[in-house]
Amino acid sequence: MHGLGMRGDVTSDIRPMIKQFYTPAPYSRLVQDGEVLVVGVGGIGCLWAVEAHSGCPDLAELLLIDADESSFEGASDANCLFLDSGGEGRGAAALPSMAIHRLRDGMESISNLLDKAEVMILMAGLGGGMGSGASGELAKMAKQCGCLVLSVAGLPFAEQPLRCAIAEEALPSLEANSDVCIRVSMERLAWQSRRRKTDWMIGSGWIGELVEGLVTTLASVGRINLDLMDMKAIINKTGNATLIVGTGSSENPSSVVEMARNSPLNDVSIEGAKGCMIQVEGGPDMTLSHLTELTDSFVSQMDPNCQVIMGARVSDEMIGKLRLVAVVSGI
Ligand SMILES: Nc1nc2c(ncn2[C@@H]2O[C@H](COP(=O)(O)OP(=O)(O)OP(=O)(O)O)[C@@H](O)[C@H]2O)c(=O)[nH]1
Ligand SMILES: [Mg+2]
Repeated sequence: MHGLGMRGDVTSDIRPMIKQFYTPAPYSRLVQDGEVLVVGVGGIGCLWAVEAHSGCPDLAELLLIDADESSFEGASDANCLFLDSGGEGRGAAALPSMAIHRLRDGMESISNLLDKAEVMILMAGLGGGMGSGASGELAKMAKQCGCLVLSVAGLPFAEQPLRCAIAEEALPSLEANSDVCIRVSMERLAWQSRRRKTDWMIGSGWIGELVEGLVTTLASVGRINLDLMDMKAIINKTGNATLIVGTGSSENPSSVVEMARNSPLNDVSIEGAKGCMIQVEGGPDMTLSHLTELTDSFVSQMDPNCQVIMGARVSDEMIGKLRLVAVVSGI
């Protein structure tokens, strides 16, 4: 039996869950402005962030950082930090060190956003200048402001050796300054998106779902600090941590778990994990047995004493569907 721990056993955990279940919460008023900050750095990072933020515009603030103005096109509700000292507007020319300096110079104009933020979800494709240089530096600044930093790092295609080398050099700083950093192989993303008939450049749908799930998890309890403490307790377990997302039909909950396990965002095995925070989303047709089947099956490979915190959310647009989003730690 897996201890659905931290808040007691299975039965005591189900009670708050049911309550949440039937209370349609006006989420936008529960999360305070700017507590969750979704950030894109560099061309690919900005594409991912805009896509991710479009799923939860009322729950998170959006910040885009690039030296290429075209990254801000079409994102009307974004805070944009344009780092173009040379006036060319064409990026940081694959020079990470230049990007770091420009970010430091532009820091003042985003410091109020960082001060307000409790959680930063940071996205960057590594291998170019801006994403590789500025993402680690930004994560560091956010941590200094007391922010919990969750980052998504896109790794270049194998046939781009120079870009791979730049990415490899940039990754340690981003990892060291993030509470959780997940690496996403762009190759896997591209491969998966062909199957999903989506565009890898905008994260092929995976990244948007993950971020939307995380943000709604944080918003669903309504008191973000409480949830943040839970999240910090889970994340601070020794070992690796990762973020996982899976979606599917409510007729087949096990397929959702299957998909979550095979998510291209999931680069480590979650076997034997010690901590897990799960958010399940479904439509008004979602039942308690859906939830139990999904979560039992998901935690079945984890450590028998794994601490599990779960939450559920119902929304009309999820009718007939189920989505599982999880932070897994102690791997
Ligand atoms: N195959 C392919 N890969 C791409 C493409 N665009 C971006 N990438 C990959 O994504 C990584 C990051 O790209 P960007 O986000 O555009 O880079 P950036 O941070 O804006 O870098 P600079 O423009 O140099 O400042 C690259 O290293 C490539 O591996 C593309 O059109 N085709
Ligand atoms: Mg660029």
